[in-house]
Amino acid sequence: MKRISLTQHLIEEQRLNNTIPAELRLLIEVVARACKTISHAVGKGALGEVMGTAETENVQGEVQKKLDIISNDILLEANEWGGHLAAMASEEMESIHPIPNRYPKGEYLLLFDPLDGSSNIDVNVSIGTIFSVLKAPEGMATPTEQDFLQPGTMQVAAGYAVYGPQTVLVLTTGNGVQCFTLDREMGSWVMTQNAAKIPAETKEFAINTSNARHWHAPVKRYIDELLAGKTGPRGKDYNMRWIASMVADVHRILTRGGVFMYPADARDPDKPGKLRLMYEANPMAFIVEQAGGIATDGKRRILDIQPEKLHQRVAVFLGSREEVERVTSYHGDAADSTLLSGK
Ligand code: AHM
Ligand code: MG
Repeated sequence: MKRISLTQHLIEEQRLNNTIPAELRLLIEVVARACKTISHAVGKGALGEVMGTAETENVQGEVQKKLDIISNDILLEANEWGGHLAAMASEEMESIHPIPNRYPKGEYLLLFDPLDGSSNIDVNVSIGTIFSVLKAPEGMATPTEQDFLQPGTMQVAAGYAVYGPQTVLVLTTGNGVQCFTLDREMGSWVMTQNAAKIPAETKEFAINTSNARHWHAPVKRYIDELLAGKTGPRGKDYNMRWIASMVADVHRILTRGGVFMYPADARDPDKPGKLRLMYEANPMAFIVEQAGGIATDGKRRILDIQPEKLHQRVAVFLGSREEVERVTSYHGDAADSTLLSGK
């Protein structure tokens, strides 16, 4: 089998489609290199002093794990000096991180969730890194949070790395979805799938059912119908999977189809769902759409949402077209649709 490296793919993609100028290629390669370093730290486990909590809280009020902070630092340090970025933003940092004055600045903005699925670190279950790349607005002098508040349609690249039995980097630059497996001996990313496609139909769903009592009517209705199986309105039996790492759940869906949901619920009207729009939902929605799936917040296409703040949360329904369309249509039918729109 001819091995195509990440670098070769990026160069050929630029030659063919003119979508990856040199600076963006550098950015993607630097992020990929940082993911390699994170993968190495993850793999050390208890031998590497990377487990457990750091006894600090992030801006979302969540207790940070040591690996959250280590991964954040790895991404910051790797991306500061190359001259390809104007600023970064992360789940683990309250405000944006402009490139320090001692380094040249580029025209891109990078957002990331450095270590997604943190609750799985200590139990040796798959976790990942999610990233999204935007272009800085024309004429931007000193970057501000406002410069990041662009809808997901403006992303020029997005991806994730999943740290599981294999480490896999999944990437889109708007021309399909490519997967690269980390060759651990060689230290290189090798393309193992070109043009990943999510089947339109599925018999598998992912949702944290322990929240069922808080769900709004459309989600209850949709899940009840799935659970009713062959003799219910859907006429088939469904299977359920919930890894509690969005990266790993999305990777399964990219591989064999499925629908992933983290809805808004009745607990806290100021918290529309758990996941964050700018560095979780947007990059995943870009990837899912590029693989033929869809992604909504129950009412709207996720990529069309105009962000209002950096750490904004959003309800997420993504994956196989047929299922996401159905659960989204149920929201349209709901009497009180405002509950589900993320407002
Ligand atoms: P994190 O970024 O702090 O790790 O939180 C996001 C994670 C997602 O990866 C996952 O889908 C979800 O939280 C799991 O939530 P729950 O704790 O309800 O299972
Ligand atoms: Mg996360």
